[in-house]
Amino acid sequence: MARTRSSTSKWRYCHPSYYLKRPKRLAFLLVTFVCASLLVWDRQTLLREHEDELAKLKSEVVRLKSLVEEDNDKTMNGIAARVHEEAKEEEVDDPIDAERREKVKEAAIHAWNSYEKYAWGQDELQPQSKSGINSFGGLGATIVDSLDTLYIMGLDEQFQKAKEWVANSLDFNKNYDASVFETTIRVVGGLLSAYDLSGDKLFLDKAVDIADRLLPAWDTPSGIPYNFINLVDGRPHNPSWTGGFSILADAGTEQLEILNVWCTTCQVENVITQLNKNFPDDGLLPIYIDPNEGKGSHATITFGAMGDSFYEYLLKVWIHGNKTSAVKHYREMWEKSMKGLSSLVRRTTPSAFTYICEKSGSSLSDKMDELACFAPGMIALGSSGYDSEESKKFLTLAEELAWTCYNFYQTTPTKLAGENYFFYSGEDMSVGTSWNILRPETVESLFYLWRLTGNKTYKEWGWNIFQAFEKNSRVESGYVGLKDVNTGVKDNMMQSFFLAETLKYIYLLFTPPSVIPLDEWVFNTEAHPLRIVTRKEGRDIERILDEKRKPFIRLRSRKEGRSD
Ligand code: DMJ
Repeated sequence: MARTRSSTSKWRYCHPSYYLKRPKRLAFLLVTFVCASLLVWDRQTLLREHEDELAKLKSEVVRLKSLVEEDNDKTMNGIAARVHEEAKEEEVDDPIDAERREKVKEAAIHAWNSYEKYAWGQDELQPQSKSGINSFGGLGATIVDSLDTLYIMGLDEQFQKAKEWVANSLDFNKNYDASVFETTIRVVGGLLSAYDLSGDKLFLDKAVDIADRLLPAWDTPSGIPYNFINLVDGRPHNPSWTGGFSILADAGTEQLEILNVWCTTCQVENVITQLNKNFPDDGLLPIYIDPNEGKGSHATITFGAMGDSFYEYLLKVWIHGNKTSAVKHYREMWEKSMKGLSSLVRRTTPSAFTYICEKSGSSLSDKMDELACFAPGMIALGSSGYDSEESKKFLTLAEELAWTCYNFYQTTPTKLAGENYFFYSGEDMSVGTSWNILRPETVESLFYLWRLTGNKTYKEWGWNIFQAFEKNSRVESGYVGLKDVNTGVKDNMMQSFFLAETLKYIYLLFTPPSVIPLDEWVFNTEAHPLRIVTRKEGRDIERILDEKRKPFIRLRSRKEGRSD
């Protein structure tokens, strides 16, 4: 009974008569209902407004994203896009070239991804042990050395990530005795090239920072720099194994880069003035120079290790200064050196391969480093500065030497070149030191010869060398050198110049010549393209460089011409 009474009393609230009898409660209920409805309506309106707002924001994000992408396309893929535009206008972009370019790009992505995965921020990747190594003091050499390659290949994402690393993590304050030469050509050169290509001042600022740390190396009695310097305390020295001497290539291969950064007293130019004082008629200097007296020792003369890029920069500083009278002494010195080089040229038997000997005192040795295979490219590049007869003679020499260098590759079982070669009578060429560390010199020369002669054979040779790298050097985690080009036994190092130079030159073999045209750009010895600037006599170099530091100068195609 009690249960029946209680349920009846609950249901009475639902009966209208209950409220009709109690008007205050009815009023209260009505007011509560109206308030609740208003509250719900208000929340729903707010929600709708938020949804509208969100939809607007979403579409704004989409719009901004596409703007950013468009912008990136313009800046990052400017060159890649131009490859196609130019091809349409000037020459047909051969489908085989396009396919090969993609294959080289894929190789670069594989090298880069492996470095990113196993050695990010360290100088170089050791692919077999899947680890990194700081061969240059921990300056992220592979990142800095690769910036322009990524840019030229249109690898946008990779370039942005590298740039962020440069902005946030590249720290030069390292208590480390750095090689002035290696740091200049890889780090200063890499940053300057990234600046010249992208116009992003971040790269120039970083280049100035590291160049400032290197400058005390030039404070020697003769102006010939010491080869090593501590990046924190600025104390320079030469290694004991050189007997206190400075190495010729190390002392004479900073002008292109340092002149682009900073030149208060032009120490880097004084080196050349000093060497020019006693420059021999044949323009050949021994590989060791006394930093006190500024004179050569009695060491070997070579276009290979420790001599090579000194000769290269005599030509390239002249080109970089736009061949004006302010830089003509560089060209004069280079021409003397080419006389000297010609005096070292011999031919093998039985096949008459042309090679460049080394010289000690008055005796020649029949040995040539693969490093000296940059010479065919350099000679071809400089040949146009001679009268037509000389020009032809030098171009022919360049082509003959390139054939020899190509055969350094073709004559081994792996089709990769050894580090140096000996030429014994009746035996043509024999590998001496048999390693291959992914060096670029031969493909560099093939690149110049293709650009300067238009002969497609050089592209084929470059492609064959690329395939040999793919076959022997590609591993799951990057690219390695070979301990022995006869057996194919692999080493454990992906040198930073593989991405900086070797792959870049091979890639450029398959792009139209309007990509980094040689009348607007000059490559430093680490393959970093720097813009040519006209140098005028008596003009303060600081001012010239200030002009160059003006915001981004867009890359122009060859037919747009030069502005300076
Ligand atoms: C690079 O660092 C430069 O090309 C340098 O001039 C010589 N050696 C290596 C590549 O072999």
